Parts: sequence; structure tokens; C-alpha cells
Amino acid sequence: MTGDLFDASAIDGAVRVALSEDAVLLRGRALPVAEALLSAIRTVADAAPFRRMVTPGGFQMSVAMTNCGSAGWMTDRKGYRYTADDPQTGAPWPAMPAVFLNLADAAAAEAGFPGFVPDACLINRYEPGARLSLHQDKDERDYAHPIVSVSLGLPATFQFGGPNRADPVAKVPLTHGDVVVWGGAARLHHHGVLTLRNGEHPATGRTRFNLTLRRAM
Ligand code: MD6
Ligand code: FE
Repeated sequence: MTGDLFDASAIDGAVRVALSEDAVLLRGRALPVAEALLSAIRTVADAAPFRRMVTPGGFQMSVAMTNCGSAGWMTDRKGYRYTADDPQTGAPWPAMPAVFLNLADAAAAEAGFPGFVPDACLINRYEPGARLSLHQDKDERDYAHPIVSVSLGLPATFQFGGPNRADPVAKVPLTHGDVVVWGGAARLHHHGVLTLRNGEHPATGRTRFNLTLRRAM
């Protein structure tokens, strides 16, 4: 997983783009299971509906979220954290669908992180106008585990920075079926999603979904 930024190389027939040391974009890696992923998202959202959470600072997020797995990420006025139950329903977050687990394990291994077993999947739903400001993923117990991120539906511009907030930020286009894996030296890099542009996708309509699979506990 070496190479310059945006230096694409074909390994095992999959198109890889190195974003930095230990961060790689596997272009189109989720396409063979895209319909199964979308169907599983609908099943999860039937039990644990998408909702726009409130940050500790009191702002309502533009991205709507839900979770599956034994731990789910949430935010409210009290802070960011993982919970076993959906605070909105009082029930445990829905189980992680096998198609999520299998894709995450395979993609992580292809990126150089074998044996990845996520226990949490945050599902983000973007509609035109939604954005996610630059942040680090640091609510997990052990940063030794990588993160697998799957994009479905409308295209978005991913911002990918470095360990310090002021580090230069690259803009990476993410489209339907793209998978980003990062860990190791990149695990705490800053990242975000620019305001989603209006559009219509054959698989999702006016929507982008992102699955962020993590080992939280
Ligand atoms: C998104 N993704 O693509 C938001 N975090 O909608 C993330 O925040 C993210 O893609 C950690 C690792 C990969 C990601
Ligand atoms: Fe993140």
C-alpha cells in the first residue's frame, strides 16, 4: 500500500488508489453486493429509523444516521459515545447484516488489515445540502483496528487530511460502490464530506449512503 497520493495501481484486478500510508480507496469494490447492501440498510432502518442527531454544542447534524451491530455511535447534548441500545426505541441496535461483515472483512484484508471483525456500523444518509465537517474518528476503544467505509448512491467529495487539523486536505471523489479502508498510521487522520450536490442516482434517488464499519469496543 505504497505510492504517491492518487497513484492508482491495479492489484488483484481491483483498482486501488493510495490516499496516504495505510489509507486506500478500493474503487467499485462494493458494486457486486450494492443491491444487497441497500436492501439490508432498508431492513435496519425499519427497526432503527434514520434521525438527525444533535451535537454536544447543540447543533442538529445535516446527515441522518442510524446503526447496526452490538454497538452504535450516537451524539446528543451529553457527548459522543457508543451505546448498545437505540435511545429512540429503547431496543438494541439491529444486528449487523452478514453482507456488511463479509464485505468489511474482505476489503480490510485486501488493504493489508486481515482479521477485521467490526462490531459497529454507522449508517449515514445524505440528501443534497448535507455535509460532514472535518473530524477524527476517536470514540473507539482501540485505534489498532482499521475502519472500512462504503459509499452508495450519489457521488460526494471526501476530504482527507492528516493528523493535525491544519494539515493540507485532499479532495477525493467517492462514487457508488467505492470502499475506503484506513488504519495504522492513518487511523486518526482528519476527514469530512463536502456539501452533497443535487442529483439523482438510479439505485438510491436523491440520496447518498455511507457505511462506516468499526471495531468500537
Ligand atoms: C462519509 N465517513 O463518508 C463519512 N470516517 O459519509 C467518515 O466519517 C469516515 O469514510 C472514518 C473512516 C472512513 C470514513
Ligand atoms: Fe469519520
